[in-house]
Amino acid sequence: MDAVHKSSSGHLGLPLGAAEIGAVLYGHSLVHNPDEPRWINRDRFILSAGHGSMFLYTWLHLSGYDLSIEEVSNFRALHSKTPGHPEFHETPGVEATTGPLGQGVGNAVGMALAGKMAEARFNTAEHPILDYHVIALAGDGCLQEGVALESIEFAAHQKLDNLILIYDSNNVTLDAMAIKTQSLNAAARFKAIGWDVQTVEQGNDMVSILKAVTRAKKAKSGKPQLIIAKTEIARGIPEVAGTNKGHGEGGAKFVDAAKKNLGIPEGTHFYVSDDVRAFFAEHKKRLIRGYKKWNKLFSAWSAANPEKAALLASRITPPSAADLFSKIPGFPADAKLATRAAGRDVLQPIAAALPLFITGAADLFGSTLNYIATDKEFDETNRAGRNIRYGIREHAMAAINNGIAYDGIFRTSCATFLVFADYSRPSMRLAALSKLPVTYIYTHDSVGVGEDGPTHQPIETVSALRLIPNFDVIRPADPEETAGAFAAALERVDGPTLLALSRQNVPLLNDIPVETRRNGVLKGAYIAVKETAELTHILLGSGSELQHAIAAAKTLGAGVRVVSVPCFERFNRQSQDYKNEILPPAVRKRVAIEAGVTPLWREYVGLDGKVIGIDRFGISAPGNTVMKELGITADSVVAAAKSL
Ligand SMILES: Cc1ncc(C[n+]2csc(CCOP(=O)(O)OP(=O)(O)O)c2C)c(N)n1
Ligand SMILES: [Mg+2]
Repeated sequence: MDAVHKSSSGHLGLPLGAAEIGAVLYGHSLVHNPDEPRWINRDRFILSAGHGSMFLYTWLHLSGYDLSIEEVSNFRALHSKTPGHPEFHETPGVEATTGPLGQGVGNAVGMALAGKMAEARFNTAEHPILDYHVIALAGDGCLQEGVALESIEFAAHQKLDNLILIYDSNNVTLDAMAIKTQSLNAAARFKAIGWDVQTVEQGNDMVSILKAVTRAKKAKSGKPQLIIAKTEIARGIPEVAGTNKGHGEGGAKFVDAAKKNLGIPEGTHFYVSDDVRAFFAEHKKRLIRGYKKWNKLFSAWSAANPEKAALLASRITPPSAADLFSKIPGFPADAKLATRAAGRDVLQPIAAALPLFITGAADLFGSTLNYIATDKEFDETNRAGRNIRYGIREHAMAAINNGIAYDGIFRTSCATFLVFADYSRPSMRLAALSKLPVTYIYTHDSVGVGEDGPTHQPIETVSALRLIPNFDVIRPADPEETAGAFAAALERVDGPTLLALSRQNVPLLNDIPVETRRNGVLKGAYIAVKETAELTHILLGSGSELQHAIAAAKTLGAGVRVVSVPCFERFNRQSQDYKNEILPPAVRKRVAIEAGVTPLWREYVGLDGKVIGIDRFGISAPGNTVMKELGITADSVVAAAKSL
């Protein structure tokens, strides 16, 4: 209450309404170590209802995380460790960035999945080192979101019984009472989907909550566990409690009276009683004893299973691109294949080199071709399988991948058609914000898709994804650049990478040495064809259109350079010297070609240059025909260059 009052913003409804749930979790149920927030066998708690961030900060502070009362009192202030919504990396003990409702449910499912996978790989009968639970707290809003529904279905289908979802059921959302927008029977819904459901009628009764959580933790029913806790929002502030007025900071003006009613000494702020401090200090000691005991188990496990221990430790060091390149065979010079097919071939040696690399698809493995051929599928009977079938749930797939990445053990990737990146995008944005190294293998990356027509032909998708900060988009031009793209994605540790791969065949660009193509991708842009006379023109291109720039250069003559630009973001991170070397500022006659919207290319062609692209929706016809009809040809590049 004090923090929300002081910052004149934020939400005190959930922190008050769910206070007893927090007390049970952080005072009793969660197995964790506040001094070691990333302990691998900790229970993970995710506040999916991120607007209630003060709930999380309060309990993290009280339970002894490195989050001082000063930080708590600086809620939402510049550079505080208590941002408006929980942000991964910013606050010890915050497991996931939440706030966009529903995402945390998907993240929790991803962590639970990662838990099952990790148990299968690392536990032994003698030394079961991993047995953690994932517990998420979600409100009406989270559960109204599609991403949550997709995720809870997936969790039930995969029988993730290490997952506990606590539903803060308070009949209130933001604008109004929840009855205005929902009339479902949550218990029946979850049961029908395949969850175990308990209902706690008095969500402020700690004993009942504790019983429910304990029972959920013990359940080995093969079903994820839902606890519906009936709560009263903003409990303790009678003026707003139980109504949507209690949702935001509206109750803050009644805080003094409310604190008095609760027996908090008058005139104090951020008051914590000695009893409470003493309780949590004792509890932390208990937790640390448990942690030390586990460490002994872990040491014994490490000694008995050095290979498993090395594998687990390997999660910390990302692979180097050079090392991966040494394991990816070159493609035959006369091969003609789509970059998605090249992706299939590149993925296999990568999967062999990185046993913690996993992948999945939203019912399109047959098209995206990212199936690990030597491995099996992840399901209830084979928790070690590395191929995950997400079903037609692109949003959940991306949110679940974030959860796997937050968890930190596996290097995760997932796939669908590029045009459906729009269905994954909210989670992709959070992956970028939270610096998660997720790899998206999204194929069918242009009008080259052909016959499926404009609904399936990405136009603005590649550029739209490039706009997300800290989000790398790589559009490789040929199979060797595809090898570079995968290595680039996997060597990256501080953010996601999307690989935009073609449906249609592309020629191998054999005139460019293999190393140049592979390493060029790591730089984001590189000289694909060097001029042999004084430089007059620069032609730029990405993906399946680079071949047209190369063909045009042959027609245009010796002073023409071709620059391959597979990744804007990587190129933009290079030194100014490197950028000037690739794109000498004095050379203003520039033409770029890409089968998509044109505006972003202005950054590289300047005001004097020209961009050949597609600023309209596509056409239903064979891919080659569409490309020609829309002017994506070498002739267009030649004409544009001559016009400069
Ligand atoms: C995707 C998304 N849409 C809208 C919002 C804005 N918003 C924040 S909280 C909230 C209402 C949530 O209701 P509920 O989950 O029941 O939380 P309660 O009001 O009970 O705390 C809304 C609409 C959001 N954070 N995320
Ligand atoms: Mg609610």
